Amino acid sequence: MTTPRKDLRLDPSNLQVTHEPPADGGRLIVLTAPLTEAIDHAGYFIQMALASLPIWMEGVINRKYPKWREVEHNPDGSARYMPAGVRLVEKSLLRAYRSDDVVACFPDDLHKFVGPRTRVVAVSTHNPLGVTFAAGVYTSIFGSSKMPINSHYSRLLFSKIKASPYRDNFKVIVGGSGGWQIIQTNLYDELSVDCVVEGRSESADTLELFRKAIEGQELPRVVEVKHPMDREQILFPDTRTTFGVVEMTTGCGRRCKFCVPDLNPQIDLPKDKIMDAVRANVRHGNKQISLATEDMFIWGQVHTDTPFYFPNREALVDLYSDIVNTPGVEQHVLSHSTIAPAVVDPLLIKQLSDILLPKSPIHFPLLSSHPQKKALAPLIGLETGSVRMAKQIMSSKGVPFSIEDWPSVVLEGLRVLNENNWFPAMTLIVGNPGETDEDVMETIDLVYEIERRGLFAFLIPSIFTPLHDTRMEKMEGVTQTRQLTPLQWQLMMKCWKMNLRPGQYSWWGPMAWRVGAIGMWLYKLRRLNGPNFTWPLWMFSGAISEKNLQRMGKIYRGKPVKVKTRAELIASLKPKDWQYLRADNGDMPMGYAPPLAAHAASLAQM
Ligand code: B12
Ligand code: SF4
Repeated sequence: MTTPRKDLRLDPSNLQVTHEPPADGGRLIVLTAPLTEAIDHAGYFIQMALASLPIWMEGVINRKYPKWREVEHNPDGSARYMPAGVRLVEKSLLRAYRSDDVVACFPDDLHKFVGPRTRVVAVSTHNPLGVTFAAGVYTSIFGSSKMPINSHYSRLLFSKIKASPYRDNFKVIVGGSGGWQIIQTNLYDELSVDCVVEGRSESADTLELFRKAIEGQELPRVVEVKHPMDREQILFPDTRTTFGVVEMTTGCGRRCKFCVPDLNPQIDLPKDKIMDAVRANVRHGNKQISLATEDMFIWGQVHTDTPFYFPNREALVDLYSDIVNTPGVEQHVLSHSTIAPAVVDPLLIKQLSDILLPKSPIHFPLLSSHPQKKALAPLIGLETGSVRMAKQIMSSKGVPFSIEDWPSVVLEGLRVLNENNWFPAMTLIVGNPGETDEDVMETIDLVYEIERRGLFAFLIPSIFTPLHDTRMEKMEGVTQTRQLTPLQWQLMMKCWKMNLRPGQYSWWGPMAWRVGAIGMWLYKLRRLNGPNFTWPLWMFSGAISEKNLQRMGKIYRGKPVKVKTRAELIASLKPKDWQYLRADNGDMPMGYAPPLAAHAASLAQM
């Protein structure tokens, strides 16, 4: 064991050590997460911006949210809130360790808890190096691909841990959905990480790993731990989580080839436990809740007699009503969903809107028809408008509809969503392996069709990133922005241009992108991103009209997409699926006969 130097503390700015060791010798296990992943004010968008903007643009965030670094503490200095992942590691450990052995704290408070007694510092991280979809790409456009703001703060956290005078006494274990980034970049030594855990903290293997670390045994670089297969084995936070995140489902079921969360078993979690975690958040001072899921619409329909892609309307409405009506819940934000359920059951969308809009903190003044201009904005994957590409990478994305109808499902789903004041953020993947100009043109067609129909989604294009363990893990897409073709650039810039239509809600987008786009190009971006970037940027800036750019042969303006209506989409379903349709949505297929019980009930009402 090393003898700690005296008067030591980590000063956040220069990592100089300047303070006394903790009076109690520190906690046995200290849990933490990067500051940028732990803050829970200003809504989801601030964290997404922190993940996407390069560190040199931190001033944009500072100006908009001067207090974004201010966090709340419990009386003992521990964190009042932490990402749900940290809370579950804490909960998992408390099955085996005493509560005064384990603490969760913010990075700037590590010196209060890391002491001679500490044997494990465990870090939970979402995106430490910024190499996931949508995050890396924007920073790379601006020329500093390795350093999104979030990555800077993650590295700061690791530097603090590395500089600890007690570093030789404890092991550093990293987990969470971004742990793979450390494995893939092999930054163990630079970040001073002993072991990365892939999988959930509930696993008995995770506890075993902590036991070994506490005993001072050598740890393997990577440990894969099993995901619980049974909903009862999943733990829930009983303290406050960042943004009030409470898990609703794991897995998905649509089997997109590039997707990590889909590798987990499809589980919908028990309502009573979700509600307990919601109440625990409120008890600890949270006013907002968000149910974490890959697809909210599968909840209540997992392993039932009905396929999961026909949503369980009653169960969902019941769950969300109980959540937003829980005393103390003032705000509720949606996380992820898919779009086909909006086509399958538009009335479900309407009923959810009635329940959720009053508690939504999101406002779209120019788009929303809600009296207070409120809106809902789940994250939905659009990924590609090319049917050929969609068949290859996500053939079940639109079930029960055929992937051949993917553009129609997107447009029809978006229509239903927009009519009900849902304005989703939709991700697109640019540079999929094997993507041809024709594929990109089909996606551009779809984007123009969205515009032509007056529909709105906040479109987030990102460059294909092969993610660990997925079926596309070994594939290579575009690795540098210079490799993007003129059409791929155009797609990206068209999405951003549409997002920034005047008066819409993004505050940092206009500042970061539109103002001075050309000046920035002249100064720096032209060398960085290559000649293919030039005309798409002119299009984006609006300095030359799209019509003229097309006339000059510099851009492709998209051709109208022939789409199916909802009635046509429903008519395309296999007859065996008709039994799951809800007649109150209308558009029932020719020859449909209502199930006998429902028919009898409707006769009784006459
Ligand atoms: C809620 C959420 C958000 C929220 C809130 C995040 C927060 N800080 O709390 C918001 C909207 C802000 C967000 C933002 C982003 N997100 Co997000 N988000 C999610 C979501 C839906 C749930 C996360 C969650 O809390 N789950 C519940 C907890 C309990 O799960 P968990 O964190 O994985 O923890 C478990 C295990 O990982 C493990 N574990 C966790 N930590 C540790 C630590 C140790 C030591 C050990 C042993 C184990 C362990 O145990 C836990 C269970 O017991 C997930 C999808 C999903 N279903 O997980 C995406 C997801 C994590 N996000 C993702 C992405 C890409 C992002 C963004 C980069 C998007 C963007 N471009 O803006 C940003 C990054 C934000 C940042 N600060 O860097 C990806 C991550 C992909 C990856 N890393 O490979 C996911 C998987 C979505 C996806 N389908 O692609 N996100
Ligand atoms: S729909 Fe989304 S969560 Fe589901 S498999 Fe596809 S990408 Fe993954």
